[in-house]
Amino acid sequence: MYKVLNIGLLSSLLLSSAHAQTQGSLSAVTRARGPFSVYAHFHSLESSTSTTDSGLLKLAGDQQSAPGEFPAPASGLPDYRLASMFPMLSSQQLDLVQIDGFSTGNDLLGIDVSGVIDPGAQGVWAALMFSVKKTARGRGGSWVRVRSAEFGGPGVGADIMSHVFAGSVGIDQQLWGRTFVEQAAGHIGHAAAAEIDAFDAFAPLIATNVNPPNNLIFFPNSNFVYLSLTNASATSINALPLSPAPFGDGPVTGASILRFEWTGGVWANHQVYRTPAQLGLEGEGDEVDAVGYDPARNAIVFSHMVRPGQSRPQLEVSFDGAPGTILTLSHGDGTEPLHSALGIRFDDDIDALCGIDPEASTISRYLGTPVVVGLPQSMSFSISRVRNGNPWDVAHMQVSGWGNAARMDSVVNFYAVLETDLNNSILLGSVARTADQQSVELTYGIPTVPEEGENFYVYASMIDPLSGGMTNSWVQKMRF
Ligand SMILES: [Ca+2]
Ligand SMILES: [Ca+2]
Ligand SMILES: [Ca+2]
Repeated sequence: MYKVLNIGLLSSLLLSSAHAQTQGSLSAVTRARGPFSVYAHFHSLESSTSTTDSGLLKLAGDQQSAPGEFPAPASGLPDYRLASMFPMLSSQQLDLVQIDGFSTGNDLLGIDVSGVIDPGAQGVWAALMFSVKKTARGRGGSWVRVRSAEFGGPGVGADIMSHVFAGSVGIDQQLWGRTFVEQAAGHIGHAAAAEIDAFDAFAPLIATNVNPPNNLIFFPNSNFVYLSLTNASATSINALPLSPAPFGDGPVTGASILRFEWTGGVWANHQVYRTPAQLGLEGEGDEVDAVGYDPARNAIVFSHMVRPGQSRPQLEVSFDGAPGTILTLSHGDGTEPLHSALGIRFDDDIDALCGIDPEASTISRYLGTPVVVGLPQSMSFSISRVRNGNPWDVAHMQVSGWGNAARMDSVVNFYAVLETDLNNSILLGSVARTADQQSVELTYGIPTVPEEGENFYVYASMIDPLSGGMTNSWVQKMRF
């Protein structure tokens, strides 16, 4: 039974603060950010085997400085620090770990039994977030090409892009089939020359999901990690005199996928979850460089590292229970290669991925879903709830780009309105925005312990200060 959430609670929300990003002149990427631009995430950088390859935490919102090491979790929750994930290694041996693919196993992509991403038939919406290697050139007219060219050479490796699949249900159809540069290197706090080589959008939320009795954030899979190592890392770890073998029977290779289970407050049951042979890869030479796991289909989604003589599609899926059965991940009618929709060339290398579908968990309390509710709107509004349980969570809201509106000095107003009471909106805050500002953000405190089950919309409206008229708006749906 739903308990009615009254406006009194909404109006008691606290802690509003706002700021605008000023990062020089508008670049092309400003126009290309999408509904996931504000997300926090786990990622790792390409590094040498003499440097600790700790996972990094990109916080919600645009970052002005480099991300720090992924921190300790809230009490009892999965710990994504290297020393916790690899308890069989000494602190010195941990330097041999070079993560090349990483997933918490919540990559809901609406995949059918043929390996086709078909969210319409599954009744869900689905998006893929991904990064490419810095050497990628992109197809003509693609954002990969634009971003690569902006630096006059390799400079796209630390960008996180997204693609919302056509046919998605429950999301604004204006997003169908579009690819965005959600978070360019500079938004994450990295130099353009950096290389993000592993990525997961959900680890920060899982590691901070306090008050689980309230089921505030529900993940279909919160007690596993799926990961791959570089070839050099796997070779080094195999050479260690470890007994018992660290990942069950047999050696680990760069083309293996490992799975660890969080049980009793420690990572255990370390195993090789897919061997190279099960992925159709060679144990020597091939390398799995991006990993996801779709719990709805019990399927591993993976990419291999491009190398001479290996001509495989960049995105493939391996179903559980059918070892050795590997299908090309595709979309649409199943004949169009996925890489063309993503704007990458056949020889461009995807080196990190994460599937996104908050709505599949039925309660989207932590990430908004862009929906159409009758207002004119464009496509550059992103919202994410950040847990801190202290006692307020914080909703991060970000408007970027200008949609259909001309750039102008303006004010962006942020509102919340209950689905059951659309005539009463609450002003959350106003942020001034000049014509040359890339984005504006508003943070807003909301109760950590929720009232039950009320949908609400958050919308941002751009106001012309001279006429007072609304020139553009953006809408997302969330839930208390
Ligand atoms: Ca990359
Ligand atoms: Ca990688
Ligand atoms: Ca790849």
